[in-house]
Amino acid sequence: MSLSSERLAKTVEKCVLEAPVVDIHTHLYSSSFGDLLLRGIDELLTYHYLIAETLRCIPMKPKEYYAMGKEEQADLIWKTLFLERSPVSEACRGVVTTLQEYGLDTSSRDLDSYRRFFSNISVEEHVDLAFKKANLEAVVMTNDPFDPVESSRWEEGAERDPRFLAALRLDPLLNTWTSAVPILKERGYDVAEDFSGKTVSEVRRFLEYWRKKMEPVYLAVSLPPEFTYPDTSPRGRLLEDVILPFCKETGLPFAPMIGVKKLINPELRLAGDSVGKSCIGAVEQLCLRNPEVRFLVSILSRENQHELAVAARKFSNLKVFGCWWFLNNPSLVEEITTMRMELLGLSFIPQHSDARVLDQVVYKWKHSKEIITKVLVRKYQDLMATGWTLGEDEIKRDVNSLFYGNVKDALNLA
Ligand code: HDL
Ligand code: ZN
Repeated sequence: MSLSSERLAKTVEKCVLEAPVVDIHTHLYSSSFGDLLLRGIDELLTYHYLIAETLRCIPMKPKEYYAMGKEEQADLIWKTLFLERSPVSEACRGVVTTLQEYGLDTSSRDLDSYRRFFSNISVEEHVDLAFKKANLEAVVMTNDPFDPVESSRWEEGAERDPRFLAALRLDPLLNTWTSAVPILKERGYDVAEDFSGKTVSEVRRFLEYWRKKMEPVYLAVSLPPEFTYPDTSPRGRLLEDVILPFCKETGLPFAPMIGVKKLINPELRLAGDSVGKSCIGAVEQLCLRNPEVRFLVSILSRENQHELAVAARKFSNLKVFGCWWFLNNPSLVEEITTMRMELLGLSFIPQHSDARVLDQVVYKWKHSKEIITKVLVRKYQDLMATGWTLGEDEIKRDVNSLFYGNVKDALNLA
């Protein structure tokens, strides 16, 4: 039965709210990984986005900040960004949205009362609460086999919550080959920096080991704006001789996330990365020269978004995903999602949370769903103005493809 234009907005809102989400990129961990799973108000407040915003407002050097304890850091950020100023930035608003979604009194601004709430829930209850509030079916983690803490947790073989899927993250291998070589050798892989001997087959063996261990749903890497392909650098050789053939043979997608200028301000540590305009030609060549590999691509610069959407029109093995990091702000999510829908229809993955703290999924998905609803309503209104009729079941179908259908297809999930 066709919808009236008056009922359209409410129906889209309902379908979006009810749409379960598969979150294709996060930094969350299953609770079996112990303290690698960050959660609670002090972690929310000391998110690196808020560290950067705080240190713009007070005459404190990053070194001084990092020398403080976690609770002291959270107190400082709360005072600086939430009490002495209104928390209008997206990362600040997100904290308050999450508190509100958990049913806490945000008008009290009583940080200790929020701490008491979080201290009273077990990690299992906490994961269930956040997943319920964000209507999450599953999240994809970011798993770095070169990270000593994380790799030891995998070796311990802790039972993983099936809602936490793995992604094999390869930044050290592809971005710092010189320092990856000694780590690989120490772990028994017969590799050489100049790629002599059995290097290619040994790196392949390394990938296979972690594919069996993690059962990842894709391989990922974050890349600098100057990333080019094809390329004679170690990264280019590893892509050509190991990674891309591995993805082709295993059927695992490859997810280059491009445009990160690492540690522009090293003193800020995780908060010190920035953004640069990337070369879309590298993405086009990846897709053109590797037609049997499926690429999931997110690019960090706003200036690359239009050409990325156009490139996706040219290559069916290119799936665009997310409004990543510095793009995950309402004004840009709206601009980018509108443009993608106009160029790609519904064949893209509009968002991922990139959550580092469990509770962030609550606000990141609430905020994104609000924007995506707005864009969809406008697009359906344009459609209905032509006399096209729309039923609730069709809207539900479209919405579900955006929030989990396209992800499940891209990751070969049942
Ligand atoms: O490389 C990445 O996956 C980025 O998302 C970084 O982790 C970044 O620090 C971040 O958290 N962005 O939201
Ligand atoms: Zn990330």
